[in-house]
Amino acid sequence: MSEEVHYGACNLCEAICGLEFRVRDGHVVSIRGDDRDPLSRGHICPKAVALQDLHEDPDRLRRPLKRVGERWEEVSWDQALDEIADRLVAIQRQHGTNSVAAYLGNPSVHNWGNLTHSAALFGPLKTRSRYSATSVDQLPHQLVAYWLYGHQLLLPVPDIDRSQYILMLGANPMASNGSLWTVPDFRNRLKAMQARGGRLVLIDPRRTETAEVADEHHFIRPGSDAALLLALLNVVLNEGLAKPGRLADFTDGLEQAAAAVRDYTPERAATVTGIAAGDIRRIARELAAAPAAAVYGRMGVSTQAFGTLCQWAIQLLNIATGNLDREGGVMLPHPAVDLIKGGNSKPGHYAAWKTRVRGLPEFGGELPVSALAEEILTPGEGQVRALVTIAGNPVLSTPNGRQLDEALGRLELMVCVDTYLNETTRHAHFILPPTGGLEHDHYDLVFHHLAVRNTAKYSPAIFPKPKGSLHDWEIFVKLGRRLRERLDERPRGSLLQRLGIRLKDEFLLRAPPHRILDLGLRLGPYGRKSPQKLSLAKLKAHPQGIDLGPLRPALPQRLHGKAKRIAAAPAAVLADLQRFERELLSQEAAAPRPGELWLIGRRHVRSNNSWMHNSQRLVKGKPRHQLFMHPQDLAERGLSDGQKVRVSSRVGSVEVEMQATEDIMPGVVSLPHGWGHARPGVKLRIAQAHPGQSANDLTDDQALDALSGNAALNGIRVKVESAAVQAA
Ligand SMILES: Nc1nc2c(c(=O)[nH]1)N[C@H]1C(S)=C(S)[C@@H](COP(=O)(O)OP(=O)(O)OC[C@H]3O[C@@H](n4cnc5c(=O)[nH]c(N)nc54)[C@H](O)[C@@H]3O)O[C@H]1N2
Ligand SMILES: Nc1nc2c(c(=O)[nH]1)N[C@H]1C(S)=C(S)[C@@H](COP(=O)(O)OP(=O)(O)OC[C@H]3O[C@@H](n4cnc5c(=O)[nH]c(N)nc54)[C@H](O)[C@@H]3O)O[C@H]1N2
Ligand code: SF4
Ligand SMILES: [Mo]
Repeated sequence: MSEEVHYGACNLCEAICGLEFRVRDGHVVSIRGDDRDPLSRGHICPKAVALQDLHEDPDRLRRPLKRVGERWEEVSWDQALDEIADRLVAIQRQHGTNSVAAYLGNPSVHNWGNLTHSAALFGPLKTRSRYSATSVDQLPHQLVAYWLYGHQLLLPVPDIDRSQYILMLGANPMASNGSLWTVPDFRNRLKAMQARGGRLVLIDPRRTETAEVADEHHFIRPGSDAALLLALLNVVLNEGLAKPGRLADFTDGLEQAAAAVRDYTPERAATVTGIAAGDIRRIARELAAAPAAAVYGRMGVSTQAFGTLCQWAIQLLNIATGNLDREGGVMLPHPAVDLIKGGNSKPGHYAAWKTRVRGLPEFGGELPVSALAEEILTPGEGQVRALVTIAGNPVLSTPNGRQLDEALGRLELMVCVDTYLNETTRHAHFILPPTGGLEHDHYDLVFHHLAVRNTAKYSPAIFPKPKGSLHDWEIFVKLGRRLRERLDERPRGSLLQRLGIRLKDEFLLRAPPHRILDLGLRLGPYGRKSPQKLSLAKLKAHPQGIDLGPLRPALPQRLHGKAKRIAAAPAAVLADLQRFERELLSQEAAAPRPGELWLIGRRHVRSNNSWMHNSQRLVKGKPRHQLFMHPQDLAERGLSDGQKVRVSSRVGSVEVEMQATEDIMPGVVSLPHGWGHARPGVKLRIAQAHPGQSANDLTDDQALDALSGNAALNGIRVKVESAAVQAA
């Protein structure tokens, strides 16, 4: 048999690397980086080849499963979907619409049918009990974008290819390959910047893989970045360094912001962060003096108690130094399918309703997932009785996972659209497995909004859809239709309808994603009215991708709303400064608590959140789930390298092997999330041989960025002691 060559993009992480697949006799024989991909230029990481492992994994589910007592039974799609629809409608009729909750996990953003067609399910479901991985991740970014620029997806990215200075906080692109920043081949882009004389300054409590390639690295006490960032902003705004340039013409509130941060001196920041005041002043001056500079902060500064303040200060630093919308500063991409201009995404809304038990605010129609367990466990009107999860594993990925684990066991109905029987889906009454990543086509609707270069690429399916299987989007359409039949309703709210195209409703929901893509391309900025004339046919004719050029200035036109102005000093952010002073800057807050350590997370290039540990080639070799701890902290506790320790927090404890390393700040320990596969009923044979412990058995559902409701996963106070002593 001859060998076929296919091109496509990897959909495992935000780098969307171009790949070349060679296929023989229906089997993948090789997966390589595609040198001709205009964005990734041949870059690849070890996870790409694991796409083959996922595809061939005997543990991957292929038929709907129904739990009958203690057993799983394979059932037909019709039976599963009919029974699910009956029960969802019955529960909503008896207990109210919001008694059915939904949780959407991270791969929803990496699988485009989930974006184009989730309305088919959520239209009829109507529930306000919606949760997602956003609130354990980037919620503060979206909230700040909404407040400052009018739209939650207006997220400027460092224009690294032309930058001269990047101040980076709480991000590790050497392992993560970038986030809210589609920057494949980060290493070589950075090298090029350094060759131009540019500098990368990194702030992270761990000397990470990115610290190794940075020009300067500072440890910081976990959770204290707001103090550093506000001090930097203070120096820039109040020591005559600000030069917003043309941004001043359409920015309101810079004086107000300057007044609000006037008391936050580098000296005060030094006492809480551990970074010397002199360094803070110098960094502020370098940032202001650089011809083109970017401040960028990610997971480490979003998932902490002042995540929104951090993200606000980052935007303000970029504005005050005139680097927003400047080549080499931070810029807004112009994607070929424009979700912002096309009106296919909502700008956002905040605190329009709140969670029942704790009163946490919604954002953009979603509630903070830290509240999910208590909404299931607390009786009363509006109690969550049923849950639909889509591409999520919240037992391992959300704080106080053990509590959620317990709560899920009490649901009247749980339905999981997922490819695996894992720590979360083991609680399901029905598991609905969609096709795998190589069995459906793909286009990155979201990540082109965050990419360092404007490009477009369509990835056809590598393998045909297996008989008797459904794509994610088809599951939504079929289940949604059954719900509507039972509720006697017409469909509403599809993406196409919002495009303003008048066609028959039923047709709209059934149109496959590629039809929607074709329309989006033709109506988009490089569509039929432009010289590029992009369409699906044109992308298919260029399977390795189309280059649409470097980032270009976009402001003020791209700001959302009629006024086209930046609101630099949102009242809610300024009001949060009181909490900041009380809980971070005060002497009591800064005082060390004897015996306690700060827990942070970490990522590894061979691991992807919770769901790729079932690939032998990714998990082989030395274990990667140990607790990192500084030798000084070991010595103080009489511990020795490699021994098993017990780590305890307010919510729980785990026993895990510890690894001594000087690459972590004294007083800080690091445990990666996504492990903890040794739970009964899980069917992940390889992962279970390397189970590890879940960091989220230690993180706290009560630890939040109170303003956004985002989980504070970093900076959790823990105790570490010898596991042997405990057991004795
Ligand atoms: N302590 C701590 N916790 C964290 C983090 C941290 O840094 N520290 N990081 C947080 C972040 S940034 C994130 S994004 C979350 C992730 O949190 P989640 O999204 O809840 O978890 P994932 O591990 O991504 O789980 C993805 C699930 O989707 C399934 N899946 C994979 N592909 C598909 C598909 O195409 N369709 C369907 N239907 N299912 C699919 C997998 O089998 C798996 O069950 O974790 C968060 N949790
Ligand atoms: N290989 C791999 N790649 C991934 C993923 C994966 O699981 N594996 N997950 C993907 C997802 S869902 C996301 S959201 C992105 C995340 O992308 P990144 O944010 O780049 O990834 P992290 O490794 O979580 O980086 C967070 C860094 O913050 C540091 N940190 C922790 N606490 C603090 C603090 O208080 N202050 C400061 N300044 N730093 C702190 C940590 O030490 C860590 O180095 O990665 C994506 N890419
Ligand atoms: S960095 Fe790795 S996982 Fe991410 S898109 Fe590229 S090949 Fe895939
Ligand atoms: Mo994430």
